[in-house]
Amino acid sequence: MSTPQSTPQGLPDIIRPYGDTTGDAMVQVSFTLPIPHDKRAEGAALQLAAKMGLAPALLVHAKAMGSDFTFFIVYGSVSHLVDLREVVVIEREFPMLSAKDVNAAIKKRLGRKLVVVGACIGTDAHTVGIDAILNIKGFAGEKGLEYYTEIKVVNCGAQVLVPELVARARAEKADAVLVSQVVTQKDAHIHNTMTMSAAFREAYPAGKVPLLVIGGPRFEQGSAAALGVDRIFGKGTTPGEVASYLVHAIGAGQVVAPSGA
Ligand code: B12
Repeated sequence: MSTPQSTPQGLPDIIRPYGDTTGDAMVQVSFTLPIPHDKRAEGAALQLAAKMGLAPALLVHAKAMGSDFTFFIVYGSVSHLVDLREVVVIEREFPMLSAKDVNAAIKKRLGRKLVVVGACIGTDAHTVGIDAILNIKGFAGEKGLEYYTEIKVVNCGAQVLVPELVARARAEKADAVLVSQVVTQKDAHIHNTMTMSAAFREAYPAGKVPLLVIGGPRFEQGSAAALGVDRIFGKGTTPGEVASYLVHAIGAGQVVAPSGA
């Protein structure tokens, strides 16, 4: 749920960044330009900083990245103000449950194990994120979904093609499909997710599509509907959050008895 925030007591409504002294509006940015490191490159970096609204701007670091690129760090003052009253926070729409409560809820509501099929799709080989959610050893002190007695986990691994994922989900009668996308070059995560969700909608009858859950560090919050998925999880997600969400989705009638279609 998105809600405009009222400023907590004791905080001002308007703030500026802090660098050396309170309210000096100093920020530090880093970027790479596709030119060799020389005086012209440093001037180009400062020109970019000025166009970004940093004035005055100091070039604090410039380093050649091979022969054709230069990496910069610029420190400067911005004129923009932050209005805390306009900050919108997307809040978790479900309560956090213990593993015991998750298992009990699945048993009561489904009367069988919840089947989860997970994969890293496309050419993406970054499996650490999806493994953190699925593998029994888990993440951040929480056990992964394999630990839950009422969840059957099928981890298909990395570089899974979408048709293979759809076939596996159908064969396993998946209730939920958990997909990871870490590489974002050329918006690969967006394209792969949309291809995946379209393939599931095509392969299953309306209303029988498994719950589609996507995760990765660089998805835009609030873009689930546009991507054709039910839920997005971002940086720092823990397995307990995902398990709690799955129970919430069952409760909301989003998990339907798989048709085997
Ligand atoms: C480890 C790593 C690798 C390892 C991956 C090993 C493996 N088995 O996973 C190796 C060395 C193979 C690798 C290769 C490459 N990598 Co790499 N890699 C990383 C690194 C350092 C860490 C990623 C990681 O493990 N994070 C830890 C996990 C726990 O975090 P996470 O993935 O965000 O997952 C959490 C959440 O996002 C969420 N989540 C993630 N998925 C899912 C799914 C679901 C369903 C849910 C609910 C939640 C969820 O939950 C997780 C736990 O909180 C990152 C840089 C970084 N510091 O992030 C670069 C990075 C991701 N790699 C990058 C690149 C470019 C590559 C290569 C293309 C490099 C190259 N030129 O060869 C190749 C690509 C290989 C391929 N085909 O995919 C770039 C991506 C840039 C971009 N914009 O896309 C990064 C950001 C580094 C960088 N700054 O340049 N990489």
